[in-house]
Amino acid sequence: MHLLLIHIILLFEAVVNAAGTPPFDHRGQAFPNFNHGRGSSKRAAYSTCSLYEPAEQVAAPKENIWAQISPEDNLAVWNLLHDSASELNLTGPDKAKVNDNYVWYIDTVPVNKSDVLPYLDGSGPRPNSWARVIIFEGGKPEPVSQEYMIGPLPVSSETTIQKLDYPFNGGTGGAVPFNGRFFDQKRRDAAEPLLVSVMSNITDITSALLGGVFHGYDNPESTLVAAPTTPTSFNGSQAFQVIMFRLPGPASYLRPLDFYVLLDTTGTDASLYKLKGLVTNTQFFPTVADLRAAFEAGELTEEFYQPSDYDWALVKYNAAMGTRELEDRFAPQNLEVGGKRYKLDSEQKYVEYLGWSFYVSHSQTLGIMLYDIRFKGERILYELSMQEAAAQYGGFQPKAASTLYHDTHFQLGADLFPMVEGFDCPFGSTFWNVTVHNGNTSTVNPNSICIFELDAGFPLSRHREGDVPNDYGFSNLGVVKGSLLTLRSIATVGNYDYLFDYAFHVDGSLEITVRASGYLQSSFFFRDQGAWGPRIQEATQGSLHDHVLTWKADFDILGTENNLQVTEQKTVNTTQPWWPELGEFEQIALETYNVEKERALSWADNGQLMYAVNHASATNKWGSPRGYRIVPGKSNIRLSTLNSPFSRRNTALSKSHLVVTRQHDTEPWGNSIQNLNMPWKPQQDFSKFLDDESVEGTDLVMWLNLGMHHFTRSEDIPVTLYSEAVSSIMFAPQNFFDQSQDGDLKNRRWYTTPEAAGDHNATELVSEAYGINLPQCNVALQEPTIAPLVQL
Ligand SMILES: [Cu+2]
Repeated sequence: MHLLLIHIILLFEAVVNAAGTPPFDHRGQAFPNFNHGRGSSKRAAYSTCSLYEPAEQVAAPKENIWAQISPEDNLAVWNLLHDSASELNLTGPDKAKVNDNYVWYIDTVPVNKSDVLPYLDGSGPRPNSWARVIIFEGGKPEPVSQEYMIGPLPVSSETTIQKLDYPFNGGTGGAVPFNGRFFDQKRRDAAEPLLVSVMSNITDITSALLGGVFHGYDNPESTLVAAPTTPTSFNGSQAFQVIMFRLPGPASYLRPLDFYVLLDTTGTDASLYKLKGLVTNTQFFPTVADLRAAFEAGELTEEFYQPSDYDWALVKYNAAMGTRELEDRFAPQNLEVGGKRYKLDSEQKYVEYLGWSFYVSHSQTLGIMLYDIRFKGERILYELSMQEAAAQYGGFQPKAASTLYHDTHFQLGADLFPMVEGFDCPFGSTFWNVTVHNGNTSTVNPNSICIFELDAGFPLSRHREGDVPNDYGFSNLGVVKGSLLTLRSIATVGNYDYLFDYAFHVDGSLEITVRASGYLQSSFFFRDQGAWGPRIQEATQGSLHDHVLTWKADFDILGTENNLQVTEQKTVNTTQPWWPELGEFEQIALETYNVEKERALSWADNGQLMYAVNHASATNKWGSPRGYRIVPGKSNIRLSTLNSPFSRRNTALSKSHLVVTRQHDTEPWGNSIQNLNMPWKPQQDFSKFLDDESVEGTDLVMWLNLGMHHFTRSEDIPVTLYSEAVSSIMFAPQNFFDQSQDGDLKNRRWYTTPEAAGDHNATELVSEAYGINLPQCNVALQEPTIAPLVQL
């Protein structure tokens, strides 16, 4: 390990005895004396900042009962399932074929909220932990993929294996037909011989058109990459593959080719799989013979060719772009030079920060989940978790036209990997690991969650009172530091790097931000296909697509008796007796009501609508219901297509701006990870959550969509930029308190002029710093290190 030590002297002077310390000189010149330079002799007197010191530990009030199952439980569950006594007739994953029974997936069953609340808020028993297992049962007469729940854990004589059906409302419980199940490696292996037989017979054609050949996914003679897409069925009665070809290499997603093979892969008997057709030159050829005839007639040509190099597509310094003046200096940093201001229970994954407290959980499926979020001891949310990251593409090419992704289907939560200190997260951040189960083994992905406090980059609040004729132009001036605690993770799901931030602001507001970087899924460029995105490289079109990410926000404002209040700002015509000359005139006014029943909702044109979750009866000192407002941020959108065959009913949760439902233990998830390949007959149909139940004065859940209509651009090369590909939403107190929650913060300044202070003889400005010392220390930053994954 090599350390790059960068020493920076912090040029701030301690202001300890604030009232007597004049930051302005007696002539009233507004030059703070802490700007004076320091000689090197004084520099040696400073000690080193405590940037890397761990946060103080605190004991979580309760055990984190939302935590995922342990590696020991994972292994014990695996062994239990594979014991012949289980009668599941499982084949080991190394030997299994599509028509065998084998375990695909082990995660954790969410604990029932109805069991958790008595434990959390009283002396109820600790809820049991259960494993969630998905078994591919290809060996059954009617092959299915079936969900199971195994518990209670740890495994004992009490432990049972039961079908996990209750969270799924599609009609078949936890079962999904073989054709609609995840298209895993074994299904790919089963379909590969057909694909190879097609492609090996047209190597002369692919060489001429694409500059490469395909002899198999792992065949060293292949010079093309085959890239299947999803969904691979409509309703489970059929299965298909749409396979696009690309040039190989690290940036394959940006180097698409004009060639597609469509296969019918219905059923477990691979001998029945068929070629559906081939596409190139925007023509469809039902058979290889049709393709060959067109090729030999000279009808197939390519106007563009992918360049063979891919250096342009890597996220590294591009010397050809030159340099920028002064950019060789070290960039500004957010550093916790005063010491960490948050406390942790790293064992229980519990966080406290300036009034906030919450528990952190991680699931294989959903990534980071937060529970029991409180501010100043009062519960705001029971659960806050991302439920789905959907993406749907458009284009006049087989893959772009059909692609729908649900990233939970691809186990987004298993794709959290180490982050780079100082670049992904500030120097000195707290890093937590996540554990990912895979079969009977588990892997620790180190440093895959980071926690840090940031300078908000703006003051939380301030006011300069009075344009008065004195040396300062004010009678008093107050300003409060803006700070926030962020919990960050990055999920690299295939081509994309989603960055998830939960930010806890010191005023009691909470913000979710999601950003996207990484490679676009692009298409081959045709001059006449501008309707689906611009040309962004020699032979590459940036494919138009939507990202829609859904959050479950189970608000519990001071408990479960909540209302969703709508406040519409309307223009009304009024007459007022003191304006007789106006007659009727237009102005703004509020109309307020509570949503009565479960329903999908929209953001209003011009932002003239506010949603707030309130306690049903608790009011603040001024008589208003105590609540939190849902403040739209950047890009609160929904899926554009509402009736696409590829996202018809399996993506229902992505099709509204926001939805309110009543909380049920049987509705823990907004989507099913097995929905992706069942667009017409999903395992779970979110729209069925809306069954006319009352949401007044009851436990309600908000489902909120963030996302981006990705208007692709040449600046998506080499990768999409986090600066612009961003979406956010905020929850902010709305009459929750009697006043703003900044009065109790001492990181502020308060200045009064002598006249205002009542001292007519004094000449010095009076300043107040509330005893907050400015640190005097050297900063010694350490070059980040990337820890390897640990196989348990
Ligand atoms: Cu995108």
